[in-house]
Amino acid sequence: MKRLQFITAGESHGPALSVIIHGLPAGFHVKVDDINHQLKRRQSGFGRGDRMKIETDQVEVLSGLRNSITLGSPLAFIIRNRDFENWKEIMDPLHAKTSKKISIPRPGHADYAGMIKYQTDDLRNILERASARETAARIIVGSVCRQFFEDIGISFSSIVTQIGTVSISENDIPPVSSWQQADTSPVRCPDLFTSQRMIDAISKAQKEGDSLGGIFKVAVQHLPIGLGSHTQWNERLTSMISSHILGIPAIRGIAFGLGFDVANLPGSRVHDPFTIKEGKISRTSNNCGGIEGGMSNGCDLLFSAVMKPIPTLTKPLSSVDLQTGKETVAHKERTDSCAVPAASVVAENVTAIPLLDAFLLKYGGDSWGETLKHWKVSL
Ligand code: EPS
Repeated sequence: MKRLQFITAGESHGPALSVIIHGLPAGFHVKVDDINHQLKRRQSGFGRGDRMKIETDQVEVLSGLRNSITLGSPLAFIIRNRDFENWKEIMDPLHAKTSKKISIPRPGHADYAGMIKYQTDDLRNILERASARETAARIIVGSVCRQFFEDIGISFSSIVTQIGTVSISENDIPPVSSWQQADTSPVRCPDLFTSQRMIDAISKAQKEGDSLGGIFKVAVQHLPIGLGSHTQWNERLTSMISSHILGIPAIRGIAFGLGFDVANLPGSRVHDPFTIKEGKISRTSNNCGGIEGGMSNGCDLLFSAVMKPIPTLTKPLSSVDLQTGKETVAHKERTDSCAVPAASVVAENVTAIPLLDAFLLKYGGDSWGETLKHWKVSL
């Protein structure tokens, strides 16, 4: 992040989530309804826990806008946690009851390393901030950044391609232009038959006290050529995007274009040949996923990411009580059994953050009008 800055705050069961975004150009109309729409998409998906029945995430704007138009000053937003009412006694920032401690870490969660690192005997002090609820605040940032792009015809979409061992076959994946139809599937998979098998797999895991991970794909269409740069490692678009995607809890990997399959093929079948189509330079394939040398190359940006199963299990794994030093089973509490559909919505939105950062670095401008003038000259 070079020009844009943001920071989120908020515990999962605290009073609110909040975020401050700085570096956006002035003069852009932010649609709060669109932010709320993205927040709603994040809350949906088969496999979510009962928390989603309590919350209806809605953003409140505190600063940075006047009559919905950006001022060039920092934007500040909050989302109130409705569930705080039920957690006041335990989570009140000033007067909380802290006598009831949780001391049995869940394998795979931030619990154990967090307790050691922050020297606490109560893993609630770790899990509250490690919770994926924080991604609601990042949806706000992503959704605002995405609106700048949608204003100029650049579109974002995502689909879920695998949950547990159930995956959509490559042949059944529709063209990117129709990925938005995935929103009609409870698991965000564009194939009806595979969707149902994914739902069945999640139901089975739920019944068995287990959880499932999976894989999703994100696409961005109509990006200009030259976002990112080969000249510095942290200006490569691959590196800029990856840090945002790997920053989503439980995401273990990201792969652009053909991904790990590039290892199986010779260069002649990996790289995307140039050709002339309707008088313009074009490609016969897009195996690189729209990025070469760390720069957008005019093809669709395409990547996949893998999410591990959620570590809170209703049939818990073995653990050790750090209070007594005795072997027992891990802490359990209300949780999702599969959050891959939600993670795909988060990824789709946060991808807009490094892209807008790269766009503003390339085209500059203190006002959106000025940025657009520079962009249009380059077309
Ligand atoms: C989440 C809110 C959480 C969980 C989930 C994501 O709510 P609660 O902990 O009150 O049930 O549903 O968090 C996790 C999966 C996790 O590991 O913490 C949300 O808003 O996304």
